[in-house]
Amino acid sequence: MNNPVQTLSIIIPAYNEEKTILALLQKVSEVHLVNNMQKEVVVVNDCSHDATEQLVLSYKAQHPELPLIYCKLPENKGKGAAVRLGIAQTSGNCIIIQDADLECDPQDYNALLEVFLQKNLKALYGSRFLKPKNKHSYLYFYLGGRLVTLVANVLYRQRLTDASTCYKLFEASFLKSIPLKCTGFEFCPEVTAKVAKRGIKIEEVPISYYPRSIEDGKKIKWIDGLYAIWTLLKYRFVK
Ligand SMILES: Nc1nc2c(ncn2[C@@H]2O[C@H](COP(=O)(O)OP(=O)(O)OP(=O)(O)O)[C@@H](O)[C@H]2O)c(=O)[nH]1
Ligand SMILES: [Mg+2]
Repeated sequence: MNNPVQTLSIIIPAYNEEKTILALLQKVSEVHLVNNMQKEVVVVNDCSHDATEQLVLSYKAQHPELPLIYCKLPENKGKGAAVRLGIAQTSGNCIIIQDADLECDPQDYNALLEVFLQKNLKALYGSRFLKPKNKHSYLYFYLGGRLVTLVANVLYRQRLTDASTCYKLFEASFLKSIPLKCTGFEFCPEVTAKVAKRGIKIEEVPISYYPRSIEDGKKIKWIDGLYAIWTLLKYRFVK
């Protein structure tokens, strides 16, 4: 591997994630990246009204060894707005999106990075469906995710198994060259549409998945699946 990538920027959009944010930051800090890559963590607090802010700031103060940029939106805007603010704060060579929960395992960063560096990719997704042992929480999320992926494949000539995955890894300069407009969960379909429109076939690697329940804090709703399909159609036919 002789790719010049040296720093992975990890963007964590967080909205009322007091239950999981500390455990997540600990897991992120424990990962040793391949190729001796450095980490840069960017937590974007989406105006949470729980203890997310205090927890992140105290973690940052207690762990100066982990480069951590903390920023906050002045009002609650949604995952997409948080990710976009996060992208603007990054200085790494590549960027991964990391939910502020424990559904995906930061140890999988390396599985993604190995393929990403070896193949010199612009975009690589972690697929929860390529690991048959993974469990899936709610049938309607499972079917909705499959449907969104099917629509993305048909409209954008992709061969994805998991378009809605949280783990999306990008070359930073490439991602920054894509103008994004999303504010909510339509980040995923918008970025997939716009990457595909640049003529890129998005590759995938298997990742682990530990779904959380709505009681545990899962916030996405079935309506977001419909909105995802509308977003895919919009960028294919309208814009
Ligand atoms: N619902 C919601 N989540 C937000 C908001 N801002 C940031 N987030 C974060 O977005 C992430 C995704 O939320 P989840 O409820 O786990 O949804 P998910 O099904 O894993 O969503 P995707 O991985 O985006 O498909 C979490 O880290 C949230 O904290 C917001 O305003 N509303
Ligand atoms: Mg999640």
